[in-house]
Amino acid sequence: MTQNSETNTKKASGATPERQKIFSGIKSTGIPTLGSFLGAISNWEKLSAEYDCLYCVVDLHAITIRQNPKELRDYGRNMLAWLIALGLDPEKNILYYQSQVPAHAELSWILNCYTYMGELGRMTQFKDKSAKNEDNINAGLFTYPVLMAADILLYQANLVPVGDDQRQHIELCRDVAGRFNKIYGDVFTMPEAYVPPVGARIMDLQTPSDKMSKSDENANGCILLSDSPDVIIKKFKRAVTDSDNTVKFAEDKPGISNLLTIYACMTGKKIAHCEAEFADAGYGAFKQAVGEAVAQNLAPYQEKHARLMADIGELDAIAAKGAKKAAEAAEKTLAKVKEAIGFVV
Ligand code: AQP
Repeated sequence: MTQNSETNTKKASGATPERQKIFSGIKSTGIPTLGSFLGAISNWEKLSAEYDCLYCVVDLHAITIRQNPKELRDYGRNMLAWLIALGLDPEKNILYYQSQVPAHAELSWILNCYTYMGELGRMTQFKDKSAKNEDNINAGLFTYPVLMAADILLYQANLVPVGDDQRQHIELCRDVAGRFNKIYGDVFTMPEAYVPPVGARIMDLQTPSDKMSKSDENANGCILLSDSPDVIIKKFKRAVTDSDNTVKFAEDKPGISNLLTIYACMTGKKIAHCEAEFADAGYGAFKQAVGEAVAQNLAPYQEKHARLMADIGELDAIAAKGAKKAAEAAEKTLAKVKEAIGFVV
């Protein structure tokens, strides 16, 4: 992690330094996976003590793929409950739904006018999602990264903790912010990506060349945070590996390397330590151990999630309170942007 902006946010010498800001989001397109937990949410929780954090269920991003209305609402509430269950205290972090803060869509439109078609056409996620949704390559899918830039820049975020797949979008956000600032002066804080050293790209258990995704077609490739211990262990037992039966992290062993990464994240051990632990074990015993570690780790979060989902009224109230606080912060940036552009304010 680079911390170049630490000095930017310090007030004049002698004054207490301002806390830096974090923004990150997650789509309400399904039940979160072990991938989004290890690549993003677990770091959100770790960073939330040191920073002022906004974590958002990005439901506007979710509709770039066609969603069933009832499911979208359920997934949204479920996602909010997961964020809280996984350790994000709503008293210490601003948690909300993107669609409840109109400034996201408003700034997104403005930033569309400062983003080039060529830049958006180069985005890997756009190419991947277009290939998977040939019958619905909509304009929102194309401008998805602009909305993401608006999410981040609205809150003058210094740091954006994301999985590896989002690096390219953060780079684009920085390019757009830099372009805007060059024209109008220092309107936006330049954000940086925080991508964890281990767990930034958890791969599909059946196709280890692909990222684990919640909208995965093959359910066996993906560990959902709601999966029961039996299902988790079964999925790990079926995980695709290779034929040489050596538990070693290597480029030509994507399946085993992925399982080692997951085991290391779950146990807090170094990869080398995990390799040594299973040096004399076969793949069967190793896969069983990874499955058990994941199931054990997730159990307390699953219990907390079930308790939170039993009170939808309380969840909606948490989101409404979060949206109010987020909107106040967002409006300040939006006013600055409108003034800079020359709108009558
Ligand atoms: N497999 C993964 N490994 C590491 N990090 C991951 N993230 C997602 N999958 C992995 C990170 O989780 C955060 C939230 O992601 P998202 O749900 O908003 O979008 P996504 O990356 O498109 O996730 P999915 O599961 O693949 O969703 P669908 O299937 O709906 O497209 C991000 O920081 C992401 O990097």
